[in-house]
Amino acid sequence: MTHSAHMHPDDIRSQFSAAMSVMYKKEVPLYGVLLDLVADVNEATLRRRPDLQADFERTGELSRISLERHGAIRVGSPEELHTLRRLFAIMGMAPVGYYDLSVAGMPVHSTAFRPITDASLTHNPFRVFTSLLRVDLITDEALRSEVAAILSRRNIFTPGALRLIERAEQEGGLTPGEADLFVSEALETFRWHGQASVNAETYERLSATHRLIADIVSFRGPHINHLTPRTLDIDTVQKEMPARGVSPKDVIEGPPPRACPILLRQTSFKALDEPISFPATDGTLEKGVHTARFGEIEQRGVALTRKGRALYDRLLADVREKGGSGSTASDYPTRLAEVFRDFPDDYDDIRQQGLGYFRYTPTDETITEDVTTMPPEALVERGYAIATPIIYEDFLPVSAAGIFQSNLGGQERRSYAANANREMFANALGADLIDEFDLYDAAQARSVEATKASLNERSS
Ligand code: OOG
Ligand code: NI
Repeated sequence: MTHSAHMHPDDIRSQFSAAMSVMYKKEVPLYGVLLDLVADVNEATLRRRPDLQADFERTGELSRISLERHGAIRVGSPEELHTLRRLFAIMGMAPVGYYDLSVAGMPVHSTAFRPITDASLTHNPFRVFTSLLRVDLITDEALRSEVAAILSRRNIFTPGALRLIERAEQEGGLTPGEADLFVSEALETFRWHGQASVNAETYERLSATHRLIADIVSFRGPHINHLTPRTLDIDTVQKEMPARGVSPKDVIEGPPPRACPILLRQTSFKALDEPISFPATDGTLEKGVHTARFGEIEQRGVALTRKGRALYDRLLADVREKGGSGSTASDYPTRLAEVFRDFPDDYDDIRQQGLGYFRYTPTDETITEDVTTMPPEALVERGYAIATPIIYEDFLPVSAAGIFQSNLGGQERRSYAANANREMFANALGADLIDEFDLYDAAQARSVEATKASLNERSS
């Protein structure tokens, strides 16, 4: 079989992301309500802001806005994570970044499976925030081995999915027919199961240790727990949610509202109480309730350099220290806005101070000089190039912790000593985690090179 007979991983990802969205809309109808609201607000925002529309058209961003979403899942064992990596690879998704959630009292660590090239991100940026249970953080030894035993008995992938993963690895891809089958088999892993695989007593015990542990361990698979569309105006969506029957969490995570959005702002609606059943020893089913699945929206802004991110982290820590109790207090938005006055809110300042990443494109300006050694800032100054913000494609650990907490009922705050274990995660994955800053550095550098090449060609 020739390589061209294979479906492009970007197209398999698009198909999978669309299928996942259809499935989740059926499973959690409020997600559909949120999608409609976000589409309405995005349309109104673009009508109100022709400048934004023009920017998006120039960068190719416009076509992906309505497609854009991320999801999240939580798995229990290293083997599950390992197979997930192989499954996501077929859709052109690689593990980027390491997020230690133990600092926020969650016994998990995470990565984001996502496309990494400019072209693939423009095609469809679908990403999955994927968490792995830290069995090592369960202190009760008996419970720890019970959890391991339960997890070892389940297989979260269908035989068909496993067969197609192997086929894709051997053949270097899947034909369109195989890809169709792969998408429907892969979807099964993320489907909701209303019947727990453990009995009610075990579920209660797991839940009493940590509600997240009960969610990860008690079911046949790692149900997708939310899908998140991207909005161009998160404050408006947050305000309009109640009118559409959706009740949002109290505050928006991330930076305050700004003229020049940075990184990522997120908010969610609370997890639903969903009826489930437990197998009883006499073969009957016992009724129960599980809260895990929710909806989330996000607004994305410019990706920050290491220097910009250090400033962001310092300011956020200041806000949280001043208020004592994180992002739930009612004066939080005011404090946040005040402290973030120290973060420049102008793209030229952000760029000139090396706080953010930008993509350079050539203008039509007449040019008679060689620009090979010219710094990018000089290209902009002389009108040879325009710099457009590179959008942040990743996640924020403090925001993620806020989303986790809000959806575990708010009271789930255990304290674990901060003990990131990136190596343990990478070993389970069977691959290195890609550093997000390397990706943004490379994207920016590539755009500078391409701009210079095109300018030099015109000047000679
Ligand atoms: C993941 C929560 C984090 C985000 O967008 O930061 C998250 C989870 O609840 O499994 O989705
Ligand atoms: Ni999320």
